[in-house]
Amino acid sequence: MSEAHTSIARKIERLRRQANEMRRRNLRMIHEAGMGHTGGDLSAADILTTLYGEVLSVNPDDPADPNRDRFIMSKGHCSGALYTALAYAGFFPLEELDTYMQPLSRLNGHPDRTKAPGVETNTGPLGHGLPVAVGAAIGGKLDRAAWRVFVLTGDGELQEGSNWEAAMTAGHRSLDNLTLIIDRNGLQQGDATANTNRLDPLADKWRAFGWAVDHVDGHDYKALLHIFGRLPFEPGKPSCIIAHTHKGRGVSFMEDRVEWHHKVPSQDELARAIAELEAALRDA
Ligand SMILES: Cc1ncc(C[n+]2csc(CCOP(=O)(O)OP(=O)(O)O)c2C)c(N)n1
Ligand SMILES: [Mg+2]
Repeated sequence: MSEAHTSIARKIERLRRQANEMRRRNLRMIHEAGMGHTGGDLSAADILTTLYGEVLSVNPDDPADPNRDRFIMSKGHCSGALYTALAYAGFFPLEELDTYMQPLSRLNGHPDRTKAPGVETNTGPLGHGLPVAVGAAIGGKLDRAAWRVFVLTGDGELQEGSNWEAAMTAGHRSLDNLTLIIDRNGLQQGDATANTNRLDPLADKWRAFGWAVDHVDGHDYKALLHIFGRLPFEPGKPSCIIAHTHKGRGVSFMEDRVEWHHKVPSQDELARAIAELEAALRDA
């Protein structure tokens, strides 16, 4: 095997181990808090691990570094996944994750940039992250800055009209410093997106708004590293990555199950989930 192959294999193995550990912590946090968004946290875990581990240029010692890449977690209900990624990236101690949603914690149910280091924008109400990201990307262009803007939305979230106003502006303004990642798990709260408000043909919609679009398996680290390495897909166009994912990924009895949107694991379910994740780490 060539040196380049060995180093990619090492990166992938590190990401896989870290994402597995993050999933276990995330589930414990939700269990302890008695609240959280289990399914969506687990669907975004591999994307976030890859972004914070290998893609984003951010500095945990200086979260406000003006040259940082901006990452906006538009699906802010999945704060558990964001906080675990930030803690593993060094923005605050791992032990602080145990305070998730406790009184006086910095780690609120919806991320607050005035509290948790590394949170770029307050989110939680769906449909706000992309408009803010477009504003940031316009700012970056005006400054001729090298930093980039990334935003992660849910797929159900795309039913918010504000996304499409932002999409139009991003295309019109040729914001090739902007990347949207859609966590395309096919489920929202209470039902499948297809039964609620059909999104397909999703890629064609973004293309029609002037974006360059590609697809990725949102749980395949090699594919994720490759697609993030190709940004921007086309000079002069914002990039849209449709990441095909599974809600509840990593725990068999949570995967693709709509009720796990915000179901909290019982003691027994937590133990079974942790055992499965530990086994996956051993067996691979
Ligand atoms: C404006 C707004 N309406 C409703 C909600 C309540 N809510 C929280 S998560 C969610 C479903 C989101 O589904 P999706 O975007 O597909 O996220 P994921 O599947 O990744 O969890 C809803 C309706 C909200 N947070 N904001
Ligand atoms: Mg969804």
